[in-house]
Amino acid sequence: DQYGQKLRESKAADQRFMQLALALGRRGLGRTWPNPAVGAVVVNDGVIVGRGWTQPGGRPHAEPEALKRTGEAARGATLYVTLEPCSHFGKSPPCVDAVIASGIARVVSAIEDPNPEVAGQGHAKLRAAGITVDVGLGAQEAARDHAGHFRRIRDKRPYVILKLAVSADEMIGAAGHKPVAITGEAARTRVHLLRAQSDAILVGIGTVLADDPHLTCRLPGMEARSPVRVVLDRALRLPGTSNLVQSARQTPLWVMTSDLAAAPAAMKLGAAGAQAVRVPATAKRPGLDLPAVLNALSDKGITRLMVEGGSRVASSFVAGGLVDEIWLFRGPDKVGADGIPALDALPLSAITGSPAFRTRASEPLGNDTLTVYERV
Ligand code: AOF
Ligand code: ZN
Repeated sequence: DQYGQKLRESKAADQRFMQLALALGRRGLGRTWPNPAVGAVVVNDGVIVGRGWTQPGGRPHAEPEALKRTGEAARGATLYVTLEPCSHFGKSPPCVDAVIASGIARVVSAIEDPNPEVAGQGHAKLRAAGITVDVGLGAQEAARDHAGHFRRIRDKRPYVILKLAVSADEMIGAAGHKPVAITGEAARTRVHLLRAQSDAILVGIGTVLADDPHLTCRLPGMEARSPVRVVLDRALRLPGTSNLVQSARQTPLWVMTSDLAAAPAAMKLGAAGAQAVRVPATAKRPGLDLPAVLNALSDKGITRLMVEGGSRVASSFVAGGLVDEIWLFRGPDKVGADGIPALDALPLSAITGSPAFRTRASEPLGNDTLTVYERV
């Protein structure tokens, strides 16, 4: 009947506007830390009258950005937002106050904010002001987009994305770190996009000494979206002449080191524009205590961390149960039995055959394939 038809149409419209809000929010991924990347859309009588997303550095929040553009058209309108509007006085006044003052009649919110300062009070305050609040549309996608914020708030560590590029024989490099092409151009572009959407990117000192990487996003026009570079370097062996240190004034470089590392080496890094961050060393292992590293990064505001190697670091993260998501790129060629195995002493099946991970998606990329795994 006519009524049912209208209802279906409005449900489809809600879905469409929430998808748009989600897409807008994703624009901020990698740039809004320590805050989540939220998107907001204002719709009046079926017409989009305002759009906004969390700005770089996390402020302004998405809702005031959208409402600022909406003006008077917010009266009686619907606000679609990908996270519960905040209700606390933080670095800015509560977004719910701005929403209430604007005259918005209905709020469609994807998911509750687990931040204890908000945690349902945002929705409650809107309802108390007479606004209709519908929660849960797009919740699954929003939970994925805000996974970094949720991990940081709930577990005091970042959401960890491990990137692996392996040959047909499951190696990540050739013997003696000889340069070898494992994956092609399309995969490389994806990796750089993933870098842009990460707050920070982490490697071990072994990788730096072997490859002297830049770890920046080098997609045309996206250079400014490079993440913070993080190096695990217990004994501060990072050379001042490395590409990382040389570019530390353009793109932040944090060196995670032991609380026992020499002070002069740390000061030298500081003078070059980098930052030494001290965390406890472990007695047993040669490396740093990874949970302590993650905790320190979370304290500094990092919500989405990409781990890029090498094999020892990857293996330690997997063995420690610290990986939330894996981007596994598989190339078509073999490297040979003397290559560097992807996960050091662990077989790759520690991921691909593990009940701890399920396949989220798989797609061909040129001659390679990308499979994304996520924690069950
Ligand atoms: C929103 N919209 O766009 C974002 C929100 O320190 P503040 O004042 O910037 O507040 C940070 C908290 O606000 C953050 O931890 C998260 O709970 C929420 N982020 N909320 O309504 C936004 N980015
Ligand atoms: Zn807010």
